[in-house]
Amino acid sequence: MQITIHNKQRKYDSEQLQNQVEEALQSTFTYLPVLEELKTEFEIDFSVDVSFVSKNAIRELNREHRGIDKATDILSFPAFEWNDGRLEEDISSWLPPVADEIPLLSLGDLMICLEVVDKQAGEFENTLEEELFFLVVHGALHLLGYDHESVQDEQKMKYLQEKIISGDPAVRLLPSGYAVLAGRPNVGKSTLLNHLSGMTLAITTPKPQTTRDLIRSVYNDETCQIAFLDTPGFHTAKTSLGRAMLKSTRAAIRQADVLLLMIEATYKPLVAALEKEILKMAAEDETPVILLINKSDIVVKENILPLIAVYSEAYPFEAIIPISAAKGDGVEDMLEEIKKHLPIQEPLFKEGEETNVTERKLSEELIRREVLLQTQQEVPFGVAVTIDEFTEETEPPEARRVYIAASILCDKPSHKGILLGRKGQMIKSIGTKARSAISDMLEAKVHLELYVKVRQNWMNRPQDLAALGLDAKKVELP
Ligand SMILES: Nc1nc2c(ncn2[C@@H]2O[C@H](COP(=O)(O)OP(=O)(O)O)[C@@H](O)[C@H]2O)c(=O)[nH]1
Ligand SMILES: [Mg+2]
Repeated sequence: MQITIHNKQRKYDSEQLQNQVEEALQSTFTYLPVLEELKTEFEIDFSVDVSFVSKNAIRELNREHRGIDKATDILSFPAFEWNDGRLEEDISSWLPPVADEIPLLSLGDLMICLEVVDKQAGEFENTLEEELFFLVVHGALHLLGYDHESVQDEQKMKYLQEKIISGDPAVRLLPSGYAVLAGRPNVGKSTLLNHLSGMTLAITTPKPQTTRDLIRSVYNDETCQIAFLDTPGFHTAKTSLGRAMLKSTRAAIRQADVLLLMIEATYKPLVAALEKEILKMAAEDETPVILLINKSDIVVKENILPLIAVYSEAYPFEAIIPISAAKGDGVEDMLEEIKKHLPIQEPLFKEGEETNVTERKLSEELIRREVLLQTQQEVPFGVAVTIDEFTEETEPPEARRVYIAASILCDKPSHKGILLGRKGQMIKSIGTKARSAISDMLEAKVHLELYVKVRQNWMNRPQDLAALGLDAKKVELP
């Protein structure tokens, strides 16, 4: 960063104050990672020009550019179009076609009237240096498109100023926020979430309505933090459970920073009512939407084109990306695109907070997965699993050992018979497979005991749903 200070006044000893200006600019620009990223991407460096001007001069500038015939403390003149710390124009056209040395791009000018700054310092009981530091940070933020036109904008700017001035080096601001996966049941939302986390956080099956609540998987790299949220598929709800699932899905969609609408490459080329409904919510909230066309591995590329055509006609997507959640194709492109639309803020989650799924919860889900896979018709959808005991041998030998007792709740007495099977064959088979999956997940020796219980109509009973953590009275994002 090249900072040039022009002294055009004679009342104050400017040498002394120059360091203050430089330090304030450096603090601001190192706090916000965007300039570093642009520097690396375009192999450039930035400059800023700061002028100390007289009271008359700043009054003149203020009148000319803002229509206010009054002296003021500082004026910022950004060279580029920015919005909240995000560059809104293509700077490549400003770069020389061939460069011997690293090109220098000006971010703009700051005009400062020390006389006014000094007077204000007195009013706020600050030293001139403190007041100058504060104002330069404020002006530098203006150069990057921050403003205080709305109340929210003003709060954001204030917050940034405080952070920069307090010199808190622990937090870096990054594109960071919620990317919510929405779409019909069975399109592959959970598969994508698992791919991103590198492990099973959400169970997946070929059956719809496998996912029942909101599942978080946080993706972190040097440049961003994306909190992916898996949602229960958008469907028509017939029970209280169904309505709760829908409510949490809607809440997640409405609070998304970026919405990922997922469809399948095998769909007919038309935008159906359900996708329209999701897009309507996004449009109302002005949430950026990326269309993910999943399972691109099972269709011929040309077949996706008509789908892309009708969707791009129907909605102004930020991007349309064919992916394969199962194979990981297109996932890098998706990450890059999401990053562009996240707010620049303090990362929402710390290390160790990557997911809201506990080992206990996942054990439940792995048992339910076996029920979904091994039973037919309405049985699997009326099943819930509770873990009644989850204990670990406190002094493990070499290997970890976990004892789990769980109940499979079913909706009807006839379902209990099916779940037990002839001579208990079904429950045995579910137990064997689930135990093996839980054992892999926990990297432990697992002893699993399963019980089948009838809890008629539990899907419509508020107490039962609350006990299972599946009610949605008040939905907060995990
Ligand atoms: N061929 C293929 N199958 C996939 C892909 N993604 C998901 N699936 C399968 O689609 C089914 C539903 O996936 P799931 O993630 O449970 O869907 P969700 O209901 O949207 O969460 C599962 O059988 C997955 O294995 C993909 O990219 N390619
Ligand atoms: Mg799912």
